[in-house]
This record gives sequence, C-alpha cells and structure tokens, in this order.
Amino acid sequence: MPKLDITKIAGQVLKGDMVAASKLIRMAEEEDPQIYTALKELYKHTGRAYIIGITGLPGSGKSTIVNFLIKHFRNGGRSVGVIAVDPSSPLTSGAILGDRVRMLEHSKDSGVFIKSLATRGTYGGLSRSTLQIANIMDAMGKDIILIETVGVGQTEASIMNSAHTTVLVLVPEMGDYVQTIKAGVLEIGDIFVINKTDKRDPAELKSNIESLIRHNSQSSSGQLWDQKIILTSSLLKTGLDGLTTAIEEHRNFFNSYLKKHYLGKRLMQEIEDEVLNHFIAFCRKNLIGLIMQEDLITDDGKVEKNPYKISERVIEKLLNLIKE
Ligand SMILES: Nc1nc2c(ncn2[C@@H]2O[C@H](COP(=O)(O)OP(=O)(O)O)[C@@H](O)[C@H]2O)c(=O)[nH]1
Ligand SMILES: [Mg+2]
Repeated sequence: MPKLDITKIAGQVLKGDMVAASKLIRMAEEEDPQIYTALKELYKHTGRAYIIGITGLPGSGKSTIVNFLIKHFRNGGRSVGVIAVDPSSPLTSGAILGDRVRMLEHSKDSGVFIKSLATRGTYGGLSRSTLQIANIMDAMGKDIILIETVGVGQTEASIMNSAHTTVLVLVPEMGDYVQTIKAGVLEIGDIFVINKTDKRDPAELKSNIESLIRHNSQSSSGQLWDQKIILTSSLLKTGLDGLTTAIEEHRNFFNSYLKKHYLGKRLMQEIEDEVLNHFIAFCRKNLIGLIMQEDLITDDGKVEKNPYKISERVIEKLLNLIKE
C-alpha cells in the first residue's frame, strides 16, 4: 500500500471531507501510529465540540435516547457526530442491527456522522481510539458528539472520561444491580436516567441511587454538581425534555467550573499515550537482543528452568538502557 499523505488527509478533514475523515477514523480504529501525525494537525482545531457520553447496560434504551438526542440537536440546528461502541460483533449483534435501522433515519442528513466501533484487544486501545475519533469529528466541525458505550465497567469509565457530560441509563428492574455498581462508576454519572418507567415503578431504584450518590457529588474542582436523576419513558416520550434540560445545565456547569480540569486530564491522557508509544517501541527494539544474550538453554541442552530470573535480569538491563 502506498504511504498515505497524512498531513494532506488532515487538511481535507478540516474542510469537512467525509471520505478523508473515514480514512482517519479507520486509522484510529486500527491503532495505526501514523494517526498521531494527523492528530497533531487537528488538535489546533479541536475543543469546539461538546461531548456527551451515554452509558449503561445493554437493552436499557441508550440507542433510543441517542436517537432522540440526535433529533433534538438537529432541530436546534447543530451538527452531530455519534460514536457507538459495542463489544459484540457488528455483524451478528441484534442490538447493532437495530441501531443500524435506527441510524438509517439519519443517513440522508449530512449534519449527522455515525461511526460504530467494535471492541479491540489491546489494553486501553478502545478508549484511546474513541477519544481520537471524537477529536476527528470535533475537527470536522461537529457541534455535538454523542458516545454510546455498553456496560459500566472500567473501559466504559475510561471512555466516559473523554465526555464532558456523562449520562448513565438504568431501568427500574435494575434496582438490585445498582447496589453492586462500584462507587467509581456512579461518580462518572452526571445525570442518571431511569428509563422504561412505563414498564415498572422507578421509585425503588430512584431511592437506591439517591442514597448511593449522596456521598459522591463532590466534583474534582471543588465545586458541587448536584447529580440529577431523570425519569423517562422513550416509549411514552415522557421525561425527555427533562433530560435535555439537565444536559444543558451540566454543560453550563462544565463550562464554568470543569473545563480547565478536563483539558488538563485530556492532555495528560494524550501525553501518556505518546510516552507509552515511544516506550513500547523502545522496548520492542531492544528486548529480543537482550533476551538472546541470556542462556536460555543450559550446557546439557535443556531449557533453562528459571525464566523469572532471566526476566529480572533482562528488565534490569532494559532499565539501564533507558537511563543511558
Ligand atoms: N417499554 C419501553 N421500551 C423501551 C424504552 N426505551 C427503549 N425501549 C426498547 O428497549 C429495547 C432496547 O433499546 P435500545 O435503545 O436498543 O437499548 P440499548 O441496548 O441500551 O442501546 C428496544 O426494543 C427499545 O425499543 C422505554 O422507555 N420503554
Ligand atoms: Mg445500543
């Protein structure tokens, strides 16, 4: 494959070129290190989009809410990017198929750009790719970016770190489940949506959440954001205005109190990524040479019995190389 002119592609993205954007997004998805060249060009043009994360267990109604939000923001004249992160295969998952159908509604609207992402193997890879894709959509000029993730585990928590406002979607039958969610996960929710209130009384879940978040509402900048609980039914179309109002309120709060902290955190993540990339490349370059210097096979032709000792020695040599 001929080497791509990354700088040129980045320039095209800034002009809103969808094909160029798709190319870059694919690179982010495949964790192609060349993406950093493009991102360096794009960073100067990011920071305009407002990023909203929607997370929660499968079936809680996240995609339905995302769909509602797309319409809400489009009606307000704002352009929207959507990143749907799903751990299951895009080809076999019914949920994704449903998403596809729903998203077809927007396929003729050039103000909406939707990208589905499947989970990748590498550590931290998914949250890194998601943030990079959000940056690309931001540079394209999207006003609002919606990130939908499944579940409320560590990866989701780290993806949600790149959102300005995080919405955690729950359903009333998850009353007990909420007790098992770790405090750290509850902390990421700026807004809790209890959806499907047409199916079951949400009172119990609501009071469970209230008792759990009372201790967690301190924001890192010292200001207090009162985590909101919104009751909705996407089926009956109730409570959704409350959700958009809460999002606007949190957006104002974010712009007043959280922005600097957020930008610092994001920069830290980006620097960490670059440092890690350099470090990994350095290790890969040197490790095999260092390992081959070791006696992996004993004099009588047997495999060395103590690989831990060897590892320790190799690591020490590697660290010495880094110090040099
Ligand atoms: N009864 C009821 N069903 C809903 C509601 N919201 C979503 N659903 C349905 O629940 C199913 C899962 O919704 P979806 O948005 O795909 O959930 P996701 O997996 O969290 O993205 C779909 O069949 C929706 O039509 C609601 O408020 N009430
Ligand atoms: Mg979904």
